[in-house]
Amino acid sequence: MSKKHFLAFDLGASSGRAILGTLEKGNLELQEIHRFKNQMIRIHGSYYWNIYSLFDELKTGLKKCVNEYKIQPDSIGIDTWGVDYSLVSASGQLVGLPFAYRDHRTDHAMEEFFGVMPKEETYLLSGIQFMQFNTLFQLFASNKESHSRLNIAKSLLFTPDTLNYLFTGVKKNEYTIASTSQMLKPGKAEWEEKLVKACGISKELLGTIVQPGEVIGTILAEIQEDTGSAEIPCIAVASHDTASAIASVPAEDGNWAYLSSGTWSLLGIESPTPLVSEETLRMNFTNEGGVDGTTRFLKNIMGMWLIQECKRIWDEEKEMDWQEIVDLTCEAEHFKCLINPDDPVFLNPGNMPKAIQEFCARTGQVVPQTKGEVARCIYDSLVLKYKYTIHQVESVTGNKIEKLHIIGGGARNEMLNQLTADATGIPVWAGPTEATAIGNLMIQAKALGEVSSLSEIRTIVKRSFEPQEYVPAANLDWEAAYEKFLKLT
Ligand code: LFR
Repeated sequence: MSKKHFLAFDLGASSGRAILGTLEKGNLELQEIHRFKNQMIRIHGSYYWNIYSLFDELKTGLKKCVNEYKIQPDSIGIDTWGVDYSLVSASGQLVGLPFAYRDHRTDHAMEEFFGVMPKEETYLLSGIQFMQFNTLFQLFASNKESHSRLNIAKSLLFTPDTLNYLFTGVKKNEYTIASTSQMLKPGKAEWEEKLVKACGISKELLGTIVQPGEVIGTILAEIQEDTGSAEIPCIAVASHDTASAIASVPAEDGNWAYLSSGTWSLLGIESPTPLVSEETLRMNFTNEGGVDGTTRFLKNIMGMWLIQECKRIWDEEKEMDWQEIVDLTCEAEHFKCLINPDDPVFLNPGNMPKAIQEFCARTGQVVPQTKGEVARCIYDSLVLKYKYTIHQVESVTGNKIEKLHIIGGGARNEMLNQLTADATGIPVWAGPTEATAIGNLMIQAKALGEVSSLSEIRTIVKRSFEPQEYVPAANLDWEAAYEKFLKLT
């Protein structure tokens, strides 16, 4: 195995990164080349992503890699959050800024959609959990506008597909990201025509689906000129960030679950086949497409968004760092009040601390007053939701979860890792924190023939980034808190 360099562009809802991965003798090393902020922009009441500025930041990342770090990567790969898309006109231009999934135009879209196709049928056809922002409902809502931009669109590209297109000029839909749309058949790289028709768009908008590890194309001559880079391939990685993260879980055999912890907490298992039944519909579990034919059977939990949004409001008064928030949390008493993290009021309330206080008042609980009390309420509630979700996974599969791998930025929070172990009673293995970028890099390595399988990827990840174990401690009455929590969900 020779020494190879891969450049991963990993975009989340709050930040983006260019990470250089060097793979040598079965060991992967990371260097962060470029980091930038990402945020929705509000224009006339709607929320969008500034795709052009994101593209520019990626080019800056590539330029820095070549000029400052003096490395010509062997390939690049791009992953982003799910569901959002851009439209491309017949002349090849993007049709406006893409909407951000927290935009309110889909607030009632699901219920209206069920008038066209019933909920149960939609689930059985797709195997995807219901979230109002799934591409299916976004398109349904857009199609109803009187001057919809869909009228002038010729192709639909998900966010990573769009950036791949801007880099290469090639339009492809990658499988893992396309699966977040709720328009694919469960476990298959095939558009479900009944769903496409029900949301009202033309099938012609949707393109060929490529698998993670396929080459999209080479980067355009103008980008080579602007960045100084060579004519390198752009790889379709597992371009949904969660799929990349799960590909890099440092797991061995046995019954393990993962918690990909970032803006969202994605908790579930890797399954060889989709698990679609009345029970999984009732529990609203998803079956998103994974690497090498696997299925990501998981559930979205509101995650760090809750605390990130509190911090954003608190920072207006005085900038805080994360350690300060953890310290204040540790001073506050446990279980005084709890929320259901996935109540729709928390999706995009504008003022999160206020939304949490209102939830507690509405449910007849103590209303948290201090920042520490609000944060304590969030963290306790989150780990109880993890416990709840693990029980659901166990009930569907009939297997006990023996290990929980926490990966992603949230795995840096040692207090939360320990709380998760305590509340669930399951040993937690934390890390790697850069799971998404690592998964992205390792699929590039696979595309270039440096590794051959998902299990080889995981062995390399485990060797390169040893996870840290948290043993459950029986220090608090989690069962009583869980009973209280269940009444809120
Ligand atoms: C995580 C994530 C989730 C997806 C949500 C919205 O970053 O990709 O998997 O459900 O964002 O796209």
